[in-house]
Amino acid sequence: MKNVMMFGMGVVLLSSCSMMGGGMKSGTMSNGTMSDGAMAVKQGTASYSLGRQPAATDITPMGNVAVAVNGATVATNAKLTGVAANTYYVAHYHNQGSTQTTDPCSSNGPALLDSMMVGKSDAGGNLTLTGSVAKTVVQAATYYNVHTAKDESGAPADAGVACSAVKIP
Ligand SMILES: [Cu+2]
Repeated sequence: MKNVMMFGMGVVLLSSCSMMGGGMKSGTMSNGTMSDGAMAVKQGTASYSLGRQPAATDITPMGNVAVAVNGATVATNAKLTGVAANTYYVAHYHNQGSTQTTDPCSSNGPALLDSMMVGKSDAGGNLTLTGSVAKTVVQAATYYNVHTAKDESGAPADAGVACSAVKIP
């Protein structure tokens, strides 16, 4: 019977967390460790504008990348317009490179290949890239870079057509 009650409390706590507070009254919170545990799940979101990169010679990519941390996982959703039609693109998070620059996108840093996201643009040059990766893989990343891809394998065909400095929230 005790286990059933504990489970019920957990569900209440989780749903309340996802609504960012509100409605939590003290009476049901006598077990402090459970509430602490539920609230300790780190969450954060950030959104960045993607800037055109030198490899975008005959396209004008625009868009943004949304980054959402939920516990140990980072979910990424990038939306772009102005890319080539019906073309594969690939994006990665990158760590900071050694090239001295104020713009991480120009630092020539290593791609974090586990964060690879591949997508194909539509006939109108719209592109969505989504992915989910362990936070440990990308937590030190300083930029998010979208490359033209050679094919659906996601092998990059250029140094990048759209990029933004990022900080994992
Ligand atoms: Cu890359």
